Amino acid sequence: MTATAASPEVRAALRGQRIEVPSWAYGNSGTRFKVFGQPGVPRTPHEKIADAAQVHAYTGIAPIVSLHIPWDRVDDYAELAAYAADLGVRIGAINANVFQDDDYRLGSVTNPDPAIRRKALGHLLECVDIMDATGSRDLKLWFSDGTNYPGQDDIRSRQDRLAEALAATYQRLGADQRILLEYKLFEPAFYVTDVPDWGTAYAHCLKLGERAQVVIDTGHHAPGTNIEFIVAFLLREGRLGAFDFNSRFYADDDLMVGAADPFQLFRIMHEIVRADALRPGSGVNFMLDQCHNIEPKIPGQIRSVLNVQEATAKALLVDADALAAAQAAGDVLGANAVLMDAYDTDVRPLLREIRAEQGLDPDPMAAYARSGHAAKIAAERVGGQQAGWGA
Ligand code: LRH
Ligand code: MN
Repeated sequence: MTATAASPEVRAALRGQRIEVPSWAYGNSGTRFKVFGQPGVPRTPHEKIADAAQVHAYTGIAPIVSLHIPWDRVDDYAELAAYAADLGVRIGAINANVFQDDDYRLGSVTNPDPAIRRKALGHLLECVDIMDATGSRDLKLWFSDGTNYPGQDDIRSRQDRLAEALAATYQRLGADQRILLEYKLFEPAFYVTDVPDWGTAYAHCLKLGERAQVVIDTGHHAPGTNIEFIVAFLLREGRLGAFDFNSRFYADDDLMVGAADPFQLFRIMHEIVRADALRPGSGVNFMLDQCHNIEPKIPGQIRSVLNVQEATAKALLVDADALAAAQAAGDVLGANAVLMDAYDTDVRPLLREIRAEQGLDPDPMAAYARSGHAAKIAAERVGGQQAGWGA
């Protein structure tokens, strides 16, 4: 199968793909060992959004930017949303941050101290106010909450406290707003994490209501976890709200999606296509959540968007009828071969064609490199405080 023989439906699906990029990917990031600065890194939320707009300008499929509060705190969020619109992008999910305040050492919404729990809930509700101003639909909640030693706190009581804060936040949502609850196996907590896996997130979402959905961050699982099973299961339940795409070799490495395991990304996108969940109205938000610790950030984001696009194109080229027939016939090798045929298809000629049809440069990485934008922002953005994970 040559990709360029792709059907009009496949081409339309690829033109309609939408990926949301994270504002924090354009700021400095690193590990506990070192956060390396880079020339031209944005200093303000406006500059982060301007960088995200570059990624959309060259890929054509990334017109949405997630914000993280307080990293992207401004006085006027409506003005920030208007600024984004002028650049051809819009503000997407609002990420709460209850993992960097000294008060949250023993937890935020699960903290034994009710005053600290109230403070954390206050921040979650403030983020809904911000969503009202930016026109965002999604409140994304990741809790670093957990414990480091057995006995440190009562596992069940912490779940009670978490459920209470989630219910109060859900109560505050507007009619078309959602909670996206993210889970993570460990880090920064190293014994119990209060939302450690998809089952815990799913159970809390069921208790909350229809507008509570699960986020699958592809870096948040134990090694060897079959993530596409979780995708298929949550799609079947109508509870897959979003992805935080990235890749990893070991832990929550937050590397470029598809860089460490492009076959896994393909298998995930195969479940998405099989469930007809790629279209923007499906309710699944395809977000990146990455850190470009050593590589240039805008090209890193462009490459990441292209990696998702390529995995998606391969998934769209799966011969669904042949696959279903082989599966029904119990033809193990035949069924596997149908999937591998799509995965082994070079989809880059097809994507170059589609970009050219959309008036985009067929090679976004080369086009951005030729643009001189990297040198321009390095020259302009001198002085001030480069953005990072600090408040
Ligand atoms: C936690 C996480 C979460 C974000 C943060 C930037 O590891 O994946 O989604 O808040 O990274
Ligand atoms: Mn994440």
